[in-house]
Amino acid sequence: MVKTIIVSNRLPVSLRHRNGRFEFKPSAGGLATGLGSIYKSGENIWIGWPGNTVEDPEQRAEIILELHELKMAPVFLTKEDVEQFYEGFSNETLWPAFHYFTQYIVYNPEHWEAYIRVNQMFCEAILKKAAPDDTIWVHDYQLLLLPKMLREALPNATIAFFQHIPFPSYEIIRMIPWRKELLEGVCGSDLIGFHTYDDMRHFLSAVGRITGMSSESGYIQAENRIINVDSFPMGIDYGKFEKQAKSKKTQNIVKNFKTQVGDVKLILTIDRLDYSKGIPQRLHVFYELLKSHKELHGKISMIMVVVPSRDMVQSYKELKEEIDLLVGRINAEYSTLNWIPVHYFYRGFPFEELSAFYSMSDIALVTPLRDGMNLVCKEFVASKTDQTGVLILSEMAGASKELIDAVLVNPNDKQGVVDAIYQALAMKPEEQKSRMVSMQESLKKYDIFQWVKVYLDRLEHVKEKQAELTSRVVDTKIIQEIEEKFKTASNPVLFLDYDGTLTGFKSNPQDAMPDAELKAIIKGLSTKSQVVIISGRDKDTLGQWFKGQSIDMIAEHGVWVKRKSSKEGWELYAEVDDSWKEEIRKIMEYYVLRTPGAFIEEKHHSLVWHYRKVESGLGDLRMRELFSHLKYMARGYNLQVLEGNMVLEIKRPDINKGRAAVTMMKGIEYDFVLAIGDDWTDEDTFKAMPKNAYTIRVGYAYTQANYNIKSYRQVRDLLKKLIE
Ligand code: GDG
Repeated sequence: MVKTIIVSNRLPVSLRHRNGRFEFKPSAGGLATGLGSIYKSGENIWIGWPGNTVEDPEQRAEIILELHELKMAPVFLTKEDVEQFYEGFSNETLWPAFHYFTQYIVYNPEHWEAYIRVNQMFCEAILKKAAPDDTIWVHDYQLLLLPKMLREALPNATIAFFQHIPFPSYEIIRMIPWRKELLEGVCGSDLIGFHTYDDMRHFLSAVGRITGMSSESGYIQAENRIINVDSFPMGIDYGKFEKQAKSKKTQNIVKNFKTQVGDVKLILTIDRLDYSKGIPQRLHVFYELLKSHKELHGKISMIMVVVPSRDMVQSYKELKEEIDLLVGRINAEYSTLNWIPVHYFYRGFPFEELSAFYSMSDIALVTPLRDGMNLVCKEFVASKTDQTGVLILSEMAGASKELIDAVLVNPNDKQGVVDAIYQALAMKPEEQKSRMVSMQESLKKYDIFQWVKVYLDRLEHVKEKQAELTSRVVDTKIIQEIEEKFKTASNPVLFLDYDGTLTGFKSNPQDAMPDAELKAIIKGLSTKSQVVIISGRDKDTLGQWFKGQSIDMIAEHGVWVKRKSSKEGWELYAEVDDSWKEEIRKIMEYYVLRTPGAFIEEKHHSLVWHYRKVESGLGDLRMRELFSHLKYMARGYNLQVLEGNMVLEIKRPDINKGRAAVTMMKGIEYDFVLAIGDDWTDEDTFKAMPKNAYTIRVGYAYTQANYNIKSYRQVRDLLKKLIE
C-alpha cells in the first residue's frame, strides 16, 4: 500500500535525558496536531531528529524501538552536526537571510558542507522506509536539498515541500553563494507550498533568474515534469484553543492570575526568543507609551513571555541581554509598590496557563519585524471566546494577509504602534466584537485540518496533471513503433521545425547554425525520406545553412518554399503586403530604445521583437507593454500578434506553418508522416497533419500533438534511430 512519510528537522517529540534514562515529551505544536491524523494512520510514519544527541549505539537502538511504537523514526545528529548544520547553516545563514536580516548572515563553507551531509543523512533514513511510489512531505528550511536527493533515488515518488518561514526577494537569495543548489534542491518536489502569495512570487522569480526554469501561473516547467508552487496559509487547531479557553481549569487560572496582577488592562506578547520577532522594538514602544501617557500609569501592564530558543547562537545571546536590560529599565523607572509595568518571563508555560494568558488579556501585541505566518495571533483570537479584546498585528507577519480585521501596524513605526495601542485601549466593545467575530469565522473555517486537506488535495491534483503529460511522453515502445513504420514505408515525409527542435537556443539567433552531427542526421534522413525543414527563420539563413542538402524548406512560417526538385529556388507561397510595416516598426523601435538588449528582426511578412538578451524580468515587462500596444494597432491592419520563445511577432493571420504544410502535401500519398516542433507556431503544423501522422511537441507543454519529448537532444536520438 502507498504510504505517507512526514519529514521535518524535529520530530513532534523531544528526547530528554533524566537520571541516566531517556524520556519523550510530546510536542503540542499546531503542525504536530494537524498532521496527527496523517502519520498515525496505517503504515505512515514521521522521520526527524528527536532534539538531543545520543552517541551510545545501545541507547540508540532502544530509542528506535520506542519511537517505532509512536510511529516515528529518528535521524541521529552528532554534536558537530547540530553545531554546523542546525545552529550553523540553518540558523546563521538561512534564517537571517530568509527574514531579511542580512547583517547576521554567516557564509561558512564548512556549515554548507554539513548542511549537505545532514540532508543526505535524512535522505538515507527515508530511503530505508520508503517504497518507490510513496508520498513524502518534507517540511521547512533545514531540508531544502532533500527533495532533489529523494527525487534522484525515487523518481516516481510523490514529493511535497512546505516552507514555514518567509521566502525573501531574489535580491536577498542571490547573496547566498549556494543559492542555485538550494533552489534546485527544493525543485525536486512536485508541490512547493508557502504561507503567502508574496513568498511564492519571490520563490518563482528566484527560480526563474537563478536556475533558468520558466514558470506560468504557478507551474514551473522542469526538464521532465511540471512543479506546482502555491500559497497555503497555515491555520491552527481552532477547536482546541476555544475549548481550553472555556474550560473550568483555565478560567480558574485566569481568576487567580487576575487577582495577582490587579485591576489593570493587560497587553500580551508571546514569542520564541528571536530577533525576527521585534521584541526590543516592542519594549521601546511600551516605554514610549508610558512616557507620553502618564494617565496610563498603574492602569496598564504588559505580560511578556519569551520562550528560550537557540540561545547557543551569539546573536540570540545578545538579544536576550538587550531584552533583559530594556525590561529592567522600564520597571526600574516606572514600577510602584503595587504596580509592575512589565511582567517578564523567560520560559515556556503549560498549555492551560498559555490559554489563560490569551483569555485574560485585553490586547495582543504581535509585532514581528518579519514572520512566515505567526500562530500566536491566531491562537489569541481563537481563545477570546467572549469576543472582547483587540489584536494589534504587524504587517510583516504572513497572518496579516488573512487577519485584516486586526489593527495592522508597521513594527518599525514606533509612534504608529504607540497610537495603535492607544486606539485599542479606547476601542468600543461593539467594534472589538465585530472585528473579533469576523476573524474568528475565518480562523474556524481555515483551521489546521483544512490546511492539511487542501494541501494534500492539491498534491493529488499536481500528480494527475503530471500523469496527463507523461502518458504522452515518447518512450522506447513508441520509438520502436515509429522506427518500424518509417523503415517499412515507401513514401515517408518528415516535417521538422528548426530552433528548439533540432538545436538548442543561442542568445544570438545567428549562432544557432547546424553542427556536424545535425548535418549528418539530415543527410541520412534525406536519402530515405522526404525531409521538410519548417521554420520561422528567414529564407536566406535557412538556404545558406542547408545548402547542398537534398531537402525541402518552408521559411518564415510558410511565406517561402523551396522544393528540392525545383530549379527555381524560393517560391512565394503567400502574397506579401507589407504596407503596415513602417508604422509598426516605429513602435517596436521605441521599445528597443527603452530596453537594452532588445532588437528587431525583419522578415518578409512579419516583424519580430527579440528580448532574449534583455535583463530578466525587464524583458517580460516590456514585452507585455509592447503586446498591448501592438494588439491595438494590429486590429486596424488585420494582423496577428503572437508570443513566442523570448520573441513577440506580428504577422498576417492567414500565414502559418500548417497552411504551408498542407499545400506541400497536396495530391501526394504519404504512407508515413512525422511532424516535430517546440512552440505555438508548430501547433498549426500539428493541427494540419493527417490523422495517422505522428506529431511530437518538444517540452512538456499542453499541445495538439500526440506526444511530448524532453528536448532537442532526444529528438536527435530519435532521428538517428531512423537512419541506423
Ligand atoms: C515558525 C515560523 C510560522 C509559545 N509560547 C508557548 C507556546 N508557544 C507556541 C505558540 C505557537 C508557537 O509556540 C509559536 O509559533 P509561531 O508561529 O508564532 O512562531 P515560530 O515558532 O517562529 O514558527 C512562523 C510557524 O513556523 C508555523 O508555520 O507561523 O512564522 O517562524 O503555537 O502557542 N506554547 C506553550 N507554552 C508557551 O509558553 N505551550
